[in-house]
Amino acid sequence: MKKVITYGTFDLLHQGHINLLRRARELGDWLIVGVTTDNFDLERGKMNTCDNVMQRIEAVKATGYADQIIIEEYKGQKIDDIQKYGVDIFAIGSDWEGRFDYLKEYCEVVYLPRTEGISSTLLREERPSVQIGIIGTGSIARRFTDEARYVNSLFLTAAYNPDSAQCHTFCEERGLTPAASLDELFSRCTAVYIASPHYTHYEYARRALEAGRHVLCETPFVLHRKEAEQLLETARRRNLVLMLAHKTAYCPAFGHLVSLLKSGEIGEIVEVNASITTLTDETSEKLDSTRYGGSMNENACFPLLPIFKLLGTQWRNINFYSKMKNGVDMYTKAVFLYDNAVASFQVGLGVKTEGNMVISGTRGYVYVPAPWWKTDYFELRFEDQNRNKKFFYPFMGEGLRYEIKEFVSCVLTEGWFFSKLTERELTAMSQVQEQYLEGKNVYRI
Ligand code: C2G
Repeated sequence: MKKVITYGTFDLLHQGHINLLRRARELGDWLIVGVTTDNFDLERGKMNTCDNVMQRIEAVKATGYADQIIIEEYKGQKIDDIQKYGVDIFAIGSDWEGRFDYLKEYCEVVYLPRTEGISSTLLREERPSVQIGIIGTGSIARRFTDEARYVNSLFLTAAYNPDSAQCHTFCEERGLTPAASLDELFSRCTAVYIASPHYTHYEYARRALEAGRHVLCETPFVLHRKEAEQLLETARRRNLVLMLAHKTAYCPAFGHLVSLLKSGEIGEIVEVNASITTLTDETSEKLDSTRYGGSMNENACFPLLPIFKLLGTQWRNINFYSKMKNGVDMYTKAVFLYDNAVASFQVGLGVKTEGNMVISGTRGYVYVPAPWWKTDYFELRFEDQNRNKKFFYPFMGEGLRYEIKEFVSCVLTEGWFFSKLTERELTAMSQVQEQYLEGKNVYRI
């Protein structure tokens, strides 16, 4: 019996895939089809698939050409499969011509003609999409436009900045339409990305939600609890997505770390400690006391994420220790007391420290090296070192593409309630910021 094997993502299965499968099947008597897992696709840089692995497997099955379906989950698996299943022919589309010649050592390699004029990419472009307008045109907005290219089902349409000269330069560079007012921006989009200075977030988010636009808001969300509650309430009432552009919350490593720890890998969690410091020029807006500058406002939302995810939001008290200069905190250490745990973090714009995270439990601990907030790697460590485990994940580009993808899929599926940051966590972040701004339990050093 002649065995043939082929592989693919088979997203939005189309005639090109069907032709390929038929031709591959005709090469022998038994066709094995390897369908890539979602994670493997992420790892090889394909993060725009629409169908998940189960849907893609079902679609391949429905063609009737596959005698056996397997999943492909790691680089190098093709060699293992060819040997394991006793494969005679490896077949793949001609767009891969030459790229799989290394398999000739193990079996015959056949490049089949690719069907012209149809592709998953074209089909994805025809699907419903989100039109995003950008508010604020600084450096984070630039990074956002770069990263958005990797996510499908969205179009960046226009940008708004009250400084119209800046707005025009940004739009010219990025091929966007400059909007002269917020209303003009709203008329050109179905969702907005807020990338303006902290103190403007609330007002822009409120205006956007009231205009019926979904909102992706840069960190920090808003700095007062009432504001967070009001925005969330409006979003809920109007059935709109309101998401925080918190890149750590959406990156693959962090998500898996939380799930692992929630399933008890290191026992009961007793302490979370994380820090994030960036030495910043004193003239920077980030240190402007009239514009809610300072280390807490700039960076506290990062360590608050693991603390809330792992210990919850029912803390008993928080103490802050701050080194001040020109009316802002250059460095703050915060200590949280919970009923059965403690947490602490250090944030700094004028003091530098190691930017790692350690989560301590009754059976072991987690070490996440700097920069833990955009990690692709962490370790579980135990008393018995033989049990230590290292975990590796993809972290593509600047990492903003993960939050953008999540936002777009929440908007398109009306699935905002599945968002990785809960309403309670968002409100609690603002509550901590507010307590700090009010000076409650803040000690100067
Ligand atoms: N294909 C085709 N005609 C098209 C589109 C795709 O013949 N118009 C073929 C591809 O050449 C490939 C198969 O259909 O052989 C699956 O294509 P994709 O789903 O795009 O998967 P791909 O990224 O090519 O996966 O390990 C994965 C493989 O290396 C290839």
